[in-house]
Amino acid sequence: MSIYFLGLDCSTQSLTGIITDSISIIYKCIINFDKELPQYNTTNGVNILDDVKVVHSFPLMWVEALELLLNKIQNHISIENIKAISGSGQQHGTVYLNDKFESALKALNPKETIINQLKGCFSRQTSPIWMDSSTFRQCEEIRKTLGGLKETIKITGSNTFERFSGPQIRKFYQENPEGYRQTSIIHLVSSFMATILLGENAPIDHGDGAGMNLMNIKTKQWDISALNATAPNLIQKLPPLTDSYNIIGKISPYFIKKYGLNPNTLLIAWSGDNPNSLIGVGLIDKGKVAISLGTSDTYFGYMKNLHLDLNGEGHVFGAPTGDYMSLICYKNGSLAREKVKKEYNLDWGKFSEILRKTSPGNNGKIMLPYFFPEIVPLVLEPKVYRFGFDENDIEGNVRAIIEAQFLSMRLHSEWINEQPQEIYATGGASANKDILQVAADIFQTPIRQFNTTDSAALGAALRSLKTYYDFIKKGKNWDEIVDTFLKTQFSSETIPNIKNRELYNDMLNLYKKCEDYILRNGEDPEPSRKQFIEKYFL
Ligand code: ADP
Ligand code: XUL
Repeated sequence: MSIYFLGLDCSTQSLTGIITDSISIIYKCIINFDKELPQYNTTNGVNILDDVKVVHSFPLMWVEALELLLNKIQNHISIENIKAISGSGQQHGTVYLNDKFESALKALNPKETIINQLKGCFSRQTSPIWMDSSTFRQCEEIRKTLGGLKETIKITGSNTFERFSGPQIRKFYQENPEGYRQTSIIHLVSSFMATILLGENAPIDHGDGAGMNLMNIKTKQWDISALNATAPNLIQKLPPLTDSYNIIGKISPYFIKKYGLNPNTLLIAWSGDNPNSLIGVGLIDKGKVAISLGTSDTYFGYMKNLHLDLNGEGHVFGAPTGDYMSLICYKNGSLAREKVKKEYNLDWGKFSEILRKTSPGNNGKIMLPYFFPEIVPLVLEPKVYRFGFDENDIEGNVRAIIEAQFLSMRLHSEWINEQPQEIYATGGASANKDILQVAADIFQTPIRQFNTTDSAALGAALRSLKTYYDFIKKGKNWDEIVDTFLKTQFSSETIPNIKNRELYNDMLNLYKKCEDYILRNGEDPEPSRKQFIEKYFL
């Protein structure tokens, strides 16, 4: 009899499930929120309000997607052979539940849908998610109470960020104190989905907990000073913290009766999508980093010993192995690329064709691509800045956005201080070889791309496999698991063109000057841009 492991990924735009046996992926399915749950009226899985800084989504939509997904799985494999389940959630998003929640969850009737039975259990109907940047004031307040930038980073592993859960919770408390008072428990997307499967409140793991500005990054406990700086009585409203590899219980009776899951199916703590991706691309050791080109673009790496970015742009989260990981995150990732694609009526094929035929360095055309508010560097009012071209130049814009994204990534990841030999790429846009070529040239590093772009779901499946084998005392180590799974995937490598090394080193300095000019009152970059054009294009 085969035994299976299920990894779920509740991301911004979809819920993905990957099922593995002990050596390979055997089934994958996806529920796309916009397409398959149109009643929630989301665009790219979210609801952007009139104020573009306010971005929410629907916890009941994620739950409904879970039921649809389990239906598909049940029709494709022997679901009772699933031994363990873990999952991944888009990070930072918060779910607010009232005092009816726990009892309603325990009493779920498999003859009805979950959403019908949980409708009255939310003290806030929608969830602010990672794309929300409406908490500038709360970030300032919390940072000040904690003793300033450096102290905040030393305590929580990151500066206060608009999308982080603590500032979001503070905003809810300030704007709706009654709603806050009626909140019995606040979950992250990851712990909320784990809770649904478990039938009782699940803990938050150290990976996702570190994205809240509430967990002490050294002790991995809730930090009382951070909690007090955020909102009153918060400790009573948070689930406990746990290691990512812990078993949190067994699947609840609802899923056994309704979908035929085995009563012994173990549930492993859920984590954030980035910590899961760390495993899903096999970053279990020093010296390697990954870029994830999903809805957000992220750059992250495994970290053995705690090393903080005291300038405040990067983050340190817990890694699923029990160590740490570094991360920087961009909001202008896939959705910004899609805006350009749509603006000029292109498909990905034509978009790629333009990347292939335009020259590295883009004849000195430089874009600062803040189509949406940006996280790194912090830009709250969206605006696209163009140097040396305008919006009518289709080819210029296509090349400029891709070069800008990776120049910015190279510039702002310098604090990680890890000169990678190879970069792993994952996420939807990593399927695009021409985008990866620009990235390889800018980083001057080979980029390896795997057949499975869903590294978060795969990482979750592998985490459940690892904990299961530890549990039955047939421990497999991470090297063995990662080797087995990543070797079975076709993976291709994009090699940097060495001829572009000097050009992109120069362009990086030029890009920095443009950023300094617009965001920090720096000197006019025009003379440097002219020199760059003379050196490479005249
Ligand atoms: P998330 O997990 O954050 O929901 P995904 O990793 O599934 O997102 O990535 C989805 C994104 O991938 C889409 O928004 C789309 O823009 C992008 N994408 C898919 N195919 C391509 C392609 N060939 N070239 C560039 N981008 C692509
Ligand atoms: C990471 C971040 C995003 C979300 C959504 O800090 O905000 O990557 O996890 O993918």
